[in-house]
Amino acid sequence: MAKAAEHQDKEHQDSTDKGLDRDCTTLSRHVLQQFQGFSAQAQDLSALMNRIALAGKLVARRLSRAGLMEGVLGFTGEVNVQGESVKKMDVYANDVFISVFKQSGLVCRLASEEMDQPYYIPENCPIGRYTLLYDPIDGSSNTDTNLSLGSIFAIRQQEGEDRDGQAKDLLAPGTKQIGAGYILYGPSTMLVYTMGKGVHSFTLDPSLGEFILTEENIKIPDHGSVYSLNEGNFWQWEESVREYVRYVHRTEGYTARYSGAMVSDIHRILVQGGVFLYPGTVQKPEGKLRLLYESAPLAYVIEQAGGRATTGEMNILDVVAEKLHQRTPLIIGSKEDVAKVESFIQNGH
Ligand code: AHM
Ligand code: MG
Repeated sequence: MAKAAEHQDKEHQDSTDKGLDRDCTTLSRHVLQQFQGFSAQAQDLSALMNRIALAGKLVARRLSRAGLMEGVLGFTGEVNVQGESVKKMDVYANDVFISVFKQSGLVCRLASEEMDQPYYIPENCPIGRYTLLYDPIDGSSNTDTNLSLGSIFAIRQQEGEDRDGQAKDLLAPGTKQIGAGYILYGPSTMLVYTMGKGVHSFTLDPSLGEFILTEENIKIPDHGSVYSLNEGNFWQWEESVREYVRYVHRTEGYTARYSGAMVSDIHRILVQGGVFLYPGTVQKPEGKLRLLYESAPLAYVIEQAGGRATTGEMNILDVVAEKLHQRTPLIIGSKEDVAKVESFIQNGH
């Protein structure tokens, strides 16, 4: 009897320890663990991720109360460098990412979808050799209807002196990314990141105000049933993409999912498999998505999880940007599903 009670006690203690361990596996601790030591770089990247997490919490907080506050939803009346109408949430989220890095000594430059030129934080530049590239709100069209949204980020090291303030060193392939990931504002807020050592997901625990580890070393299935693209653009695609979509339509085992926010669509694909596409169109021959702060960071995440990302002609991570806001066609997801799309683009079947 005493033995049984002892056993029960131990089981209870073990499960308490496990629960506590899980609650204490915060994002910043996890980043440190990735580098197995407390090197200066590990400390910097951990602090940097902590700031990105703070940005995510601020954006999530505003989104969760958007319908209750004045001046959060709707358009500003401005048009951004991409020629797209700017929403108030785009501006807020863009400013949040700048604010969290002020006085941080971490990030000298930020470049985003919402800013024509990179933004410099001069007080950080003497020591902060990192650049943050980001899309503050991915899926802006979902903002006013309380649907899923995202933020996308990539961390790069500043190379050279950047004397003319043009940030030309950013015009380099995605293989130069040190880290990348996204925040998904859904029923819960999640942060998914890679530092080149696998892909890990975290969920925001609102009672703690911390991102707590959800899953480590996520692996994308080699094949999935989901295909995700805006079929309203059918008339605008190259014939090879249309042929692929016709193939999917007449083949058993495919299902369409497209939310209007690719962070959300690609997160589903990361977990369940499948393929997301945003090919070139008549109106936008290079597609809609931007290489440096949308396609390349997501490509890094998906490749680290064992998937692939391509323009249809070459791997996204090998594409060298010619300008900051360059667009690129994107086909991303499970290995076999990406290969299937490629075979239509390259061989017509
Ligand atoms: P955004 O960052 O301006 O919101 O644009 C990116 C978004 C993606 O999340 C989404 O997949 C795509 O644009 C939707 O575009 P479309 O309405 O053309 O299908
Ligand atoms: Mg975007």
